[in-house]
Amino acid sequence: MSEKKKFYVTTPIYYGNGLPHVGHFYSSTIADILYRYNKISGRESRFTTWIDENSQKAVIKAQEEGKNIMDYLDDMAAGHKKVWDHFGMEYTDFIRTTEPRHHVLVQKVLQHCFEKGDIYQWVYEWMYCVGCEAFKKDDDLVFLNKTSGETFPITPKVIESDNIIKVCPDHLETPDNIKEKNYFFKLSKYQTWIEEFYAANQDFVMPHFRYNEVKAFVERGLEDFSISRETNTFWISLPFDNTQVTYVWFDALFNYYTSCVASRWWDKDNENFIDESTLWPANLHVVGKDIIRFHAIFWPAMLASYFDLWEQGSDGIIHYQDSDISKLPETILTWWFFTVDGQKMSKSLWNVIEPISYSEQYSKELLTLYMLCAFPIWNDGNYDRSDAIKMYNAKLANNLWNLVNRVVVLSLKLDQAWVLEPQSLPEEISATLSYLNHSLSYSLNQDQIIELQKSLKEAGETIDVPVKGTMLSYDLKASLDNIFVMLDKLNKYADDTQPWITIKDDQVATKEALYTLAEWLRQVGLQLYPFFPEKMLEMFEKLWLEEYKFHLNRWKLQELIAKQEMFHIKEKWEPLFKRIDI
Ligand code: ME8
Repeated sequence: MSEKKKFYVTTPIYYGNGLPHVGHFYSSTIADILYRYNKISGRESRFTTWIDENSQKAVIKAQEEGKNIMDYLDDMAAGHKKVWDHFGMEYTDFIRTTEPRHHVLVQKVLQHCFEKGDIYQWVYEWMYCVGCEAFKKDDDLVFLNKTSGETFPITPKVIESDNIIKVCPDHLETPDNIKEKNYFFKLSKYQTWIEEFYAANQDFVMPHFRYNEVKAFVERGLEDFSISRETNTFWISLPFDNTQVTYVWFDALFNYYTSCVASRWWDKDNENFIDESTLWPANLHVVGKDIIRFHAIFWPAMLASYFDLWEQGSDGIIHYQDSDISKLPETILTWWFFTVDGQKMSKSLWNVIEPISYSEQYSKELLTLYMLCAFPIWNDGNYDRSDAIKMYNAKLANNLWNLVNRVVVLSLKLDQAWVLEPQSLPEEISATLSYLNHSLSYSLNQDQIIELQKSLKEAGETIDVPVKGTMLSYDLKASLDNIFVMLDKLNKYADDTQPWITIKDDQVATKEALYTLAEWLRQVGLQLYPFFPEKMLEMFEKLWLEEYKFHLNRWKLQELIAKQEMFHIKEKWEPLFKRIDI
């Protein structure tokens, strides 16, 4: 992954028919961390999260609760915002798809694609799952035995009956049968374009096995898809036929564009946009496994249509040009679903791990730590609540806080008015710290790798020097693992130098050890800041680095890492991370 000058990351827009659950929390956390990391690395950055309000699910939910739809959506939007604000997420835009700026933009896009001939009308009959807000074919469904609750693949051998019914595998509901006049988007026109786009951009879908899956799906042949419904008048109406409204995906996906161009450049009174923003296109869309195809296939094709990225060859086929990439998202990062305590998550379990109350019961950092450290983003994972607490106690309460506390207690013992003056770090420690910084942030050139390998070898280290920075390749688990390896080494350094013994008769050795520990904690704290900003700022403040809350927005991370600081510990601290009893 190359160095970027700017960074625009998005979460999926969550359906406004319920409050955020841990699945939503997971994607917002990933986006929030990557946003903060890129911002402090000196890139102009943007992080957007939205609510998907123009959906049938929300209309049904509002009816069930006997509320006016807008009142219902207002309550939901406030509820979503409360969760993200509770966790201090630094989203730069939180917009709702019912907002006028989005309606205006979507209509503008639709009109353009229609005039170009990429949208056409057709009467068709199909199945529609409200849960997925998607059209379904038999291949997408399974049989459900209503008596036993078992599901199994549809085969000609089994006959449908009152007890054996076809359902959506995710929602276990029978899809609605729909026969209506709809508008369709000519996805099939972009078949070759998408194939060529995939061949030229192999990091477009991450992880790579997902890229291969989507590519194989594309190669099986793309079909046009419906983009409108004639039933619901609440959604965005088609500018060229106001008897129809936009079907959810065409509306939902363009949120990423609206937020980018219409947050700053929308002239409300004249309903004008300036369509260019320096932050477009998105660098990263973070999405769950169920919505990959919409993002990885529909979305680039819709953008190709809107931005006129089509060059018809002499063969009459539309071909991808290398320059098209300047208008298209760079990467779709996908994750799998996870279970809680080994069980598939259900509405009742969502309530068990409801992000705010769970964090109030334990700690805000517990969810983030465990979700990112227990399994890589792209693996299926299980949220095991007792493992989560064990991990929190081991890594944050013991490894990190105990060490900080040792430095605090010993510094106070030495002399309350005493300042830890900068001094040069032992060579092996500078080598391992520069390994940490490089492994997270850099793509090293060959010479730098050789140099770092040499200094690590001299320091007696056996760790390999990675070529890609783990933060730049979005591997948050590897990043945290690296940081915690450094904390283990730091604890080992403390055990080796034993400042609690040397304090009795060797002030020089004690000061050297305490300075080294404080400096090492500062560096680890800078790397942990994107993950646990509130706690790391607290730690900086207590180490006499109050100004870091401003520095972290003005300075580049690398410049802060290279600084030499003085530390001064004036008083005992409340634990940064309190142990949790299981
Ligand atoms: O799909 N584990 O919204 P949504 C992990 N509005 N992730 C999960 C999960 C689980 N058990 N359950 C759900 C939508 N998610 C659309 C998006 S974007 C233009 C429109 C994830 O509220 C799911 O994979 O149903 C999805 O990516 C996200 O939560 C939002 O789901």
